[in-house]
Amino acid sequence: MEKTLSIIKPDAVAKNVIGKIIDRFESNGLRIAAMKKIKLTKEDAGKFYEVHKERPFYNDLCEYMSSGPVVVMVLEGENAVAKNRELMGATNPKEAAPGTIRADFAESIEANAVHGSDSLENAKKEIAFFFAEREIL
Ligand code: IDP
Ligand code: MG
Repeated sequence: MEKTLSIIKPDAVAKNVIGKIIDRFESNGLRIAAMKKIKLTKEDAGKFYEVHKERPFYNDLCEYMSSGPVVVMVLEGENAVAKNRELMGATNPKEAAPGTIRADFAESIEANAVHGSDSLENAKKEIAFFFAEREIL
């Protein structure tokens, strides 16, 4: 059993499709082990996306991620990291496979509906960024 971090980003929360996105996870063998709705500060977003700080889109990404509420979740299941990435689809919704979350709900390469950890190691760090042990059930 693996755990991974998922974020429903501000564009998808604003579109009122939280439930539709969560259904994709639950219908595909992932279980919600922790969940909360929060609004990140720009500083929070900056820390979370620190790995991207040299990228040209970093400042815009931090503005966008702090522009409205997000839903942060720990997903648990077999191969949860890879399974979540598969359900999400490619970063750019124009390249995302049909039926993936990003193909169906994302607005643009930036406002792309969901975040998912890209490795087990990063999943551990990202989960610890948002949740205390006692919140993960
Ligand atoms: P990922 O979310 O598919 O793992 P990353 O390359 O880790 O993609 O990028 C993190 C986030 O930064 C993306 O989900 C997206 O919101 C944003 N992003 C990535 N590439 C671009 C870009 O070329 N322009 C604007 N935003 C981008
Ligand atoms: Mg990434």
